[in-house]
Amino acid sequence: MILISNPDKSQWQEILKRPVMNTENLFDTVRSVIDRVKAEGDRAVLDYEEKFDKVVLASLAVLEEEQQEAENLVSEDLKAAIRLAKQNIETFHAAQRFEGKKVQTQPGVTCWQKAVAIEKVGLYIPGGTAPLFSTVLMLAVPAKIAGCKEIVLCTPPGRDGKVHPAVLFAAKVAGVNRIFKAGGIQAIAAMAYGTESVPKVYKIFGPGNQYVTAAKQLVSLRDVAIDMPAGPSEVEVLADETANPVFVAADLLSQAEHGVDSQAVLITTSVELQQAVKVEVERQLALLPRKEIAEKSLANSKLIVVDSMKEAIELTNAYAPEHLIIETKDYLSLAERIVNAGSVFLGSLTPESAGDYASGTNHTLPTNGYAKAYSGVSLDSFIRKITFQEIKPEGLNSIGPAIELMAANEQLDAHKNAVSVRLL
Ligand code: HSO
Ligand code: ZN
Repeated sequence: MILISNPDKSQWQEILKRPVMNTENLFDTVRSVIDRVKAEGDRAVLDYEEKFDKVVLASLAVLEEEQQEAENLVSEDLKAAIRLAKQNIETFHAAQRFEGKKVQTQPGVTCWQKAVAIEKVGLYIPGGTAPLFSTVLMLAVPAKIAGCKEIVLCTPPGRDGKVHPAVLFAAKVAGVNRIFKAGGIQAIAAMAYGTESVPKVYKIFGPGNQYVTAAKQLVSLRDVAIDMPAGPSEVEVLADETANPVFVAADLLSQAEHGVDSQAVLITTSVELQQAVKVEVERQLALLPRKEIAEKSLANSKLIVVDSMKEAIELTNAYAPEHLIIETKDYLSLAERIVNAGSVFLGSLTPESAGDYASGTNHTLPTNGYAKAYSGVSLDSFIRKITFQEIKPEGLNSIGPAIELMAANEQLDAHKNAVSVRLL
C-alpha cells in the first residue's frame, strides 16, 4: 500500500490514475476470433472452447437435466440466500418502472414516451477464479422485470464441461430462458451475431476480462449495443477519525480480492486512521484465502490523508469511483456533495458487500472514471423509451406555420410541404 500525505492538487491526476492495459495485440486477436465465429458459428465456438477453456463439448446448450442436477448440488442455505437477494433486487428494480405521462405541449399537440423492453438480451457471466452467480441475479432480474422476451446467458464451463451449479440455480430463479457454455470472445461474438444454437441478441451485458471487454467494444461499433465500457473493479473509502479501522480495512480488502488489477483507495482527514488501517489491512490480509490476489492489487492501493473534508470531497469527485463508502460522522450531508460515483454506501454498517449481493441495488457499475458520465445497470438498461405524438387540427394550425418557416429557412422544402399539404 502506498501512503500519501496532503498531496498537492498538481499531483492528483497522477495519484488517481487507473492501471492502463496494454492493448497492442489484443484487438487483432479479438477481431480474428469474432470473424471466425461470425463465419462458422457453433463449430468455431466449440473449437475455441477447446483451445481457450480446455474443454471438449458435445453441444453448447445447457440441458434440462444439467439444470436439474445443479439444483440438487446447491445447499438449501445457499438457495435461501439467493432467493433473499433476488427478492430485494426485484423490489428495488421494480420500483424503477417508468410511467410515461401524456403531455399536451399545446392544445391539439400530444406527446408521450412509452417504455418498451429490449426483446433479446445477452448476459455474460465470467468463469475464472470466482463463480459470479450474484451477477446472474443483477442482470437477469431487471431484464425479467423490464419484460425482455429472450434472456440468453453465456458462461464458460469448467474443465469438466459443467457450469457452476450456483450459476445455473441463480439463472433459473431469475428467469433466464437459455444458457450456453461459452466464454470469452467467442461467447460475445456468438451473442452478437448468432450461431446455429446461440440466438443473436440486441444488447450484451456483463463483466469480463480484457478480452471480453475488447470483444464487447468491437461488436458494439456497429452490430449490437452493450451495457457500458468496463474496467477493473474499484472502491474508495472516505473516512474521518470516527471510522473503525477494522471495518475500513475489511472494505478495502473486499475489493482487493476481486483481481490483481482491482483498485482500493482510502481518502481520510485522519493520519491516525491512515496508520491504523495500514496495520489492520496487513493483519486481515494474512488470513484471507485469496491473499495472493489481494496482495498484488494492494501494492497499487493508496491510503491518502488530506487537510480537510472539502478537499476529500473534491478528490473523490475527481476520482469518480465505481463504489464509494462513506464512513464519517456526518455521512448524509457529505453524500449530498458527491457528484461522481457509481454507487454510494453510507455509514459504518453499510459495506460494499451489501450492494454486491443482497441489499437490492445493482452491482454492475461504471469503472475507470466512467461514473462521470454513465450510470450503473438499472431497469432502464433493458428498455427503450419510444416517443409517440398525435396532432389534431387545432394543433397543426398553431404549430404548422412555425414548422413551415423553419423548414424553409433550413432550405428543406419537402419538409415544409409535408405541413403545407395538410394545412390547405
Ligand atoms: N464488486 C463487484 C461485484 C461482485 N462482488 C460480485 C462480489 N460478487 C463489482 O461491482
Ligand atoms: Zn465485489
